Amino acid sequence: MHGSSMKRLLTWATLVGSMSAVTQAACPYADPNYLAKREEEGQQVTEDILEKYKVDDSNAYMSSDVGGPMEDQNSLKAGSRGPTLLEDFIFRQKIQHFDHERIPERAVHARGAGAHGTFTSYADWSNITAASFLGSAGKKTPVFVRFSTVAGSRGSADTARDVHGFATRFYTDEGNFDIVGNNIPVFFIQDAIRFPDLIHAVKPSPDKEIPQAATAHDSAWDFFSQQPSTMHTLFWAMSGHGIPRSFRHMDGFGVHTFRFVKEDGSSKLIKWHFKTKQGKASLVWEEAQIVAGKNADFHRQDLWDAIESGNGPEWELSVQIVDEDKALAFGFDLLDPTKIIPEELAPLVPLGLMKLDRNPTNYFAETEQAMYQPGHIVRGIDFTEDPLLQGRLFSYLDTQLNRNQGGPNFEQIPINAPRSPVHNNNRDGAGQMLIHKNIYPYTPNTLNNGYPLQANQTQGKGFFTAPNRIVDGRLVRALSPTFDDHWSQVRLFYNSLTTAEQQFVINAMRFETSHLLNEQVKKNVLAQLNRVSNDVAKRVAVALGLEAPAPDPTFYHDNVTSGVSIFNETLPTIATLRVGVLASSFSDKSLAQARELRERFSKDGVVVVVVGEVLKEGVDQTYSAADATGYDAVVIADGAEGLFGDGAKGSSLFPKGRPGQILVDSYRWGKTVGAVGDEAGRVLEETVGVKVEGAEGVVVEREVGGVVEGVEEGLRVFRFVGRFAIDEDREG
Ligand code: HDD
Repeated sequence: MHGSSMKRLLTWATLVGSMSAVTQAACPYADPNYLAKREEEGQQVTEDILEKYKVDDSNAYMSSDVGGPMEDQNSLKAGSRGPTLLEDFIFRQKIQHFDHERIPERAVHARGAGAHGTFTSYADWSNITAASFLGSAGKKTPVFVRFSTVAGSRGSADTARDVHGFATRFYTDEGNFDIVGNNIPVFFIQDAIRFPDLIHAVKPSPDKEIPQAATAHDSAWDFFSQQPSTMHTLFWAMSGHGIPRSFRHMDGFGVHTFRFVKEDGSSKLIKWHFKTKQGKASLVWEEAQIVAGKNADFHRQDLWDAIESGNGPEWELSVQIVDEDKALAFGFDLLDPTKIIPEELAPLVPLGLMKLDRNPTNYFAETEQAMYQPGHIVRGIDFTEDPLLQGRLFSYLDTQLNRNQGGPNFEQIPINAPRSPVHNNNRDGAGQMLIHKNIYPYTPNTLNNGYPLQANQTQGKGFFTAPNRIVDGRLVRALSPTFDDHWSQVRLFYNSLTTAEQQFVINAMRFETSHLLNEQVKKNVLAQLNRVSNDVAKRVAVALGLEAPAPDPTFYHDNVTSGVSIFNETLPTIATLRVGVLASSFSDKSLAQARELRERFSKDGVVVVVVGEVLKEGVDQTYSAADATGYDAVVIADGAEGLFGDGAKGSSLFPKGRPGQILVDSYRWGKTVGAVGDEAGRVLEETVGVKVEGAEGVVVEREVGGVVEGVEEGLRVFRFVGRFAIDEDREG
């Protein structure tokens, strides 16, 4: 269709223009190669549509919004001491634009960060789906992914304990496809009509608007305990999944069951999984809380830096596939979004690799204006009757209308616009960007030769609903009884964690429930926990000074599943992890060693941050700005011992005791700590209060090489959870 001009940058606007020209001239189906060409064209439009919209101010004069050069630093006044005049169009335009700079922040998932990348299909998957972006080995599709927390407002801290959003848009050659998922594979509720209740309970109290980005308050736990479908997601959120080390170190899930539909109309039930190639890793709670104050931008900074340094994160996109008639075969309902399909029942089938490798140019234009919808699906994929999903199909469309100030043309905003041509009879509305040439915008028409034609399953590769979806039944305002078991899978999740992770869950629940003021809410919570495990209920109750209820064993079992624990595996890569080298700016010996450490670590992509009293060549950060939260491991350089231990001299250059605190906190939070040389090793032992001999994750070596090797091994383990106290009277 675009013939020899295929190589030029195809943008959405040029595509729309050229497609219209063609469709008005001749029927595209007259060309036997139409579909093949369109596929080829889809490959081409992976080029950056956004480029056309980028504004480069270098080497330009200031101009008004309508293009006239001007100066905008002083308003127009009647006399130098006189009032500003209404006729000052320069003033009016500048201030008016400023007054309208904000659109409503997302009601949930307001805090987030996004990045561009590419999805590459491993194979031709037409044996399971007609989706074109999965249609051949090596086929590339551009993506834009936005990660987020849920409860906090746009300026809240990244490391609040929360479910994390993982929204992916595939700009496929057959239209945009969004997986609007989370880093936790289940959700709190089973019917979208309860979503406002969930969010009202979780959000800050309506009178004082406290607390920000936290569920440690009565209304959240009141709701959780009255709505037991929340238990499964709650347990995940209370584990390390609620406080990931970074967006890069978490998995993503589509949560609902969807459908794959083949060209012949046959379909299967599927669940989407994005498996992190960086490995799963989480912070510990105290650390996450401190990061929130020290660096509220911890996660967005991490994502940005990783991409800028050429270490863009990767995920393997996989699906679990289940036959249509097996929706109830596993003892739970695949339409129930509070359930996982244990990997033992349906293995993950890896479909392709997603890599994020480009940061946005403008946060607002791209990340803030990205408007995802679970309703954005493409040919070869279909919904299921999951009542949570069904409600979401309305909510996101409605929300985007609100966020775009009521204008229906938000899909035309560059970050939202598809890379494939758009032809339909939708017209007008606020912010219409297209100039439609067709003056007969209706179907059927003869005056425009019937164009745009209707595309369907057999003609024009149109979207088609899975023919096997059979829906009938009596009208009923209720959930299916097959959704009733809220506890068995919670126990499955808990059983599958390591002992230390189970302790972290207990600790998180103790933290959250200790903030509750209402005694009855606390008791209601214990009753729910007790349905999952009497041990959990007892261990939380003891902190609240309450008696745990007697065991309620209906849903107790000893089953386990894989893929849910964070700490039972080592990290597949340590590139981009950060090692703080605690040096002294006034010791040449320590700076020389820091240099050597940097060289050695950088071979494996580990980022070294050299800390000293003052900035100078070879020192990246001062002790006045440094903190254990900034590093995944720390090493004391030989020659910096004077900064630690009892004999450490105070200095007005940094808060008293800071170098030692970095070491102590790193150790307490399970990080690898190391020292080069006997003297630094002695200081480490004294400061941390641990014997190096036989201590896990404590590396003292005479040579830099040995330290690097030991610390890298520690980084792979990531956290030495043996350092955390475990309840002695726990069961099992
Ligand atoms: Fe939602 C945003 C994920 C249930 C209503 N949701 C939003 C985002 C993510 C999710 C990742 C942020 C997208 C972005 O980065 O722009 N939501 C989920 C998941 C759910 C879920 C995985 C359950 C499986 N959501 C859900 C329900 C409703 C909503 C049941 C309403 C009935 N969600 C919204 C929303 C948001 C949203 C209010 C706020 C901003 C937006 O949509 O674009 O419409």
